[in-house]
Parts: sequence; structure tokens; C-alpha cells
Amino acid sequence: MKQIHNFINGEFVATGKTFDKRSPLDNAIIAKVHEAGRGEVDAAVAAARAALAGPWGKLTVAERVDLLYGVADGINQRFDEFLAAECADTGKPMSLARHLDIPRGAANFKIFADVIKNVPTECFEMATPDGRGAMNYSVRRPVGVVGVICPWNLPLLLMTWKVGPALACGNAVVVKPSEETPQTATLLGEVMNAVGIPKGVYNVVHGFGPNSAGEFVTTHARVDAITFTGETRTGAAIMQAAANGGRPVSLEMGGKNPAIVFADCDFDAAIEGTLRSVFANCGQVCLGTERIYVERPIFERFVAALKRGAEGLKIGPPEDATTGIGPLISREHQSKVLSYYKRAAELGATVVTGGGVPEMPEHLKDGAWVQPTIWTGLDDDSPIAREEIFGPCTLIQPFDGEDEVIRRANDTQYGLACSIWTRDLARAHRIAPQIEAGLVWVNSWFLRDLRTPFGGAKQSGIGREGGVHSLEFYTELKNICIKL
Ligand code: NAD
Ligand code: 6OD
Repeated sequence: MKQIHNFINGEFVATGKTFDKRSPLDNAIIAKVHEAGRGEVDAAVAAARAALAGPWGKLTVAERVDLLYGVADGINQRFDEFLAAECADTGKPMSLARHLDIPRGAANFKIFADVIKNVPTECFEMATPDGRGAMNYSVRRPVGVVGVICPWNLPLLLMTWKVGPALACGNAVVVKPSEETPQTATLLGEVMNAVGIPKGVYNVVHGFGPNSAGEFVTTHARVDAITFTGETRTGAAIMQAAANGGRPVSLEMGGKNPAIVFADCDFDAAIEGTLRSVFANCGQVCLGTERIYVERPIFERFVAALKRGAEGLKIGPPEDATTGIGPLISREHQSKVLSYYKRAAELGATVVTGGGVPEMPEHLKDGAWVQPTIWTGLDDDSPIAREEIFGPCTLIQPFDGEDEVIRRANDTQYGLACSIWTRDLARAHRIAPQIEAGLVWVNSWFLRDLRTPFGGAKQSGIGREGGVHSLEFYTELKNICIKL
């Protein structure tokens, strides 16, 4: 059986306690994961501190940049291994991971190497009563040891989205991957060693949240800052842990993202984009669309076209090039999503398509499969319209006017993302700023320029990362005032 070890101070570390990693495809155990206890977390934090005090802390920016370029190249050189590991853990289609998860895993190191190389700091000359003046300039310094707590939906992409900038800024990290997806973070340890990243800069500890590695990292007094992606409830628990010691947090959390489709949209583009935003990664994308508001004149046509698209998605295993949708991450998550499918039916939804478990071949029947599902006929107060489901499902509702749809789109505790589909750019400019969300796409979805601010409003997040915004979190900006 494959063993997944912790990666501490440049070494792969076994522990006395393991847990099972099961395949989403058939629920079979595919690996034993070595769970880190307090001792391993202590060792990882100590290794990170030693790296900061040692060779890593002494590198120039140019030297760090070279190493991070090396990490990106190292991921690309072992692209197929990362692809196989990511798809084994998540069950996602290889066609998706090949163009999204793995390339972005590499790009996250390159982009932040470029950012740190090119960002200037500020300087203010000031007058003083003696006429000689003073000069203020600022320098950025690493915050120290960063705890990185990761989810399972885009494991390598989202982990490197944090580790890339953290290392570019000169920090050392202790990463806690999701218990569901331990493999690619561990494999990255091999790349770090091969490239010559000093020992202790990148550490990985495996385990769960409460009473396990997640809690041990976030409550550790010598972890200086915590960056997190996951559920809003977990983010709140982590914020409480970070309050002890007044440590900074960056939180990227849940969503209940709307799409707004106007009758004047490019219809085919809106259908293509919405199919992706609802069903990509089996609906397990934080930015995914779970509520669709369609202007009444095209409502029936839109519902029919999205239904055709959903029914055209082939459900299957990762390696099948014709697979459009894989399983959910786990049987546990399948139960959660199916509980919403049941609830929607009980609440009187019209099930336009799906609503259950697909027929799968015998060898896949124990996997976490669910049908792509579309509902109509529920109102904004329904739990289906309010709670994050995180599956391949969406509720479509008609609307009649701009003010109405803005109010309904904003009527949520979340504020992560929104897509607006219209050919009227004046309208797009008018509406986009009124949407209470960190990210608004017009005529697109998940189109990412990594220099732009990324994060959630309301209960979808605290802080922004991306480009220079990541530097705000991963560095201390220090003012130095020189009296002349
Ligand atoms: P989760 O919150 O269950 O787990 C995330 C991580 O937190 C895991 O590594 C888990 O072990 C750890 N954890 C859990 N409890 C903890 C605790 N008390 N202390 C420390 N660590 C703890 O989230 P998930 O199920 O892995 O991911 C799905 C969720 O993530 C969805 O809500 C989705 O919207 C959200 N998400 C948000 C973004 C974003 O950018 N805003 C991106 C991806 C996913
Ligand atoms: O593209 C990104 O940088 C990013 N953080 C995406 C998040 C996707 C959520 O599932």
C-alpha cells in the first residue's frame, strides 16, 4: 500500500498513526497517510524557524527568485506524476487537471517570483524645522513562519497559490493539506529538495482539523501568520485560534455565487460559460455558480439549453478523455450533496435534470458519483438558494429588472464571485460595482490574471491575495526614517 509521509526539514517522516486515503472513484483505499501529532508539528515549525535564521533568510531576492523558477520548472518536469497524483486523490478529469491544476501549480511560483522582483517600495522626503530634512523609505521583510491550511477541491493550485507568494517574500511554511488530498503537497517536497530549496523552508504535515495537525498548526505559538482556504465555519475557528497571539489571517472561504444572465447576452457564450461555472470540477469550485438569475424573456430557452448541456456531460473516470465530470471528493461529501437533492425535491423544486446518483459500471458503483442537477421553481428563501452545496447543481430563477436582480444577487451572507452575461457594456459597468462580491466577471468565469486582487466579501473571506496584494499579507512593511 502506498504510504504518504509528512515532509519536515527536508525529510519524509513516518509516524505511528496512519489514516486511509480512499479513491473517490470506487471508495477503495489507495494510500495510508501518516498523521502528524503535536511532536511532528513542533518539529516542522522549529525547522521553519531554523531555515529563516539560516541559509534561506540570507538569500538575496534574486537568489530566491531563481530557486522559485526552479520549483516551477521542477513541477513541469514531473507534470505527469503531479497529474496522476492529483487525479487519484480527487477523481477529477485529467483533461481538467492538465490545463488547470498542474500548470497553475507551477505558475503560482513563477508569477510571485516576478512580483517580488519587480515591486518597488516607497520613499518620502520630509522637511524638518532645522532645515536638514529627513528621508523615509520602506522595506519589506518576511512575516516569519506561515501556517498554510488547504482544502481538497483544487489541492495543488490552492496550496501553491499561498506557498508561492509566501516563499517569494522570504517566509518559511508549514502546510497542512486536506486529509482528502495529501499527495501533491507531499510530492512537491521532492521537487523542493531536487531544486535545492533549503531544508525547513517547505514543510508538510498531514492530518485533520480539530485535535489534529490543522489545530496544532493554527494554535502553535511560533506560527506567525495563518493563511487558509476552506469553509466559512472552519475559517471562523481558525480566526479564533489566531486571535491568541494576535496573529494575522488571510481567509478564503465559502460562497453561494450568482450568475446574472440578461436577454441581450451572447446566448451560446452564456450557456458555455455557465455550464463550466456550474459543473466544472463536479461543482466543487468556490467560485462556482449555484444561483442563476435569467431575464424572463429568455428564461425557458436558457433552462432548456443548460439542461441539454448538463445531460451532454459524460460522467466517468479521470483518464477517459471523453469524461466531462468526475465524482465528488468522497462518499461523505456525496451524502451531503444528495441530502440537498432530496431536500430540493421535498421543497417542491422542479427537477429539470439529474437529482440522483447515476448508473455506473459495477467497478465504480461505490464511488462518490452524483448527477449534474438543475432545479427551477424554488424562491430566494429556500435553503437551496441560500446554503453552499458545493456540488454539480444549480437553481435557475427568472428576473425582470436590474434593481431587482442586484438586490436578489446580494441577498446572501456570502460575497465571493458573480458572473454577468450581457452585450450592454454600460449596463455591465453599472451593475458590476453594485454586486457585493470580491470578484465580478462580465461575459466570462474563472478568467484569472494572477496580478489581480482575489478574495471574498462578507463571509466569503478576509483579505485579498494575488499580485502585490499577496505581499501585503506575506511581508511586514517597515518604515525607516533617517534624519539628515
Ligand atoms: P474545510 O474547511 O472543511 O477544510 C479546509 C482545511 O481546514 C482542511 O485542511 C481541514 O483539515 C482544515 N481544518 C478543518 N477544521 C480545522 C480547524 N478547526 N483548525 C484547523 N484546520 C482545520 O474545507 P474543505 O471541505 O476542504 O473545502 C471546501 C470549502 O472550501 C468550500 O466551502 C469552498 O467554498 C471553500 N473554498 C473557498 C475558496 C476561496 O478561494 N474562497 C477556494 C476553495 C474552496
Ligand atoms: O485562481 C485562484 O487563484 C484561486 N484562488 C481560485 C480558487 C478557486 C476555488 O475553488
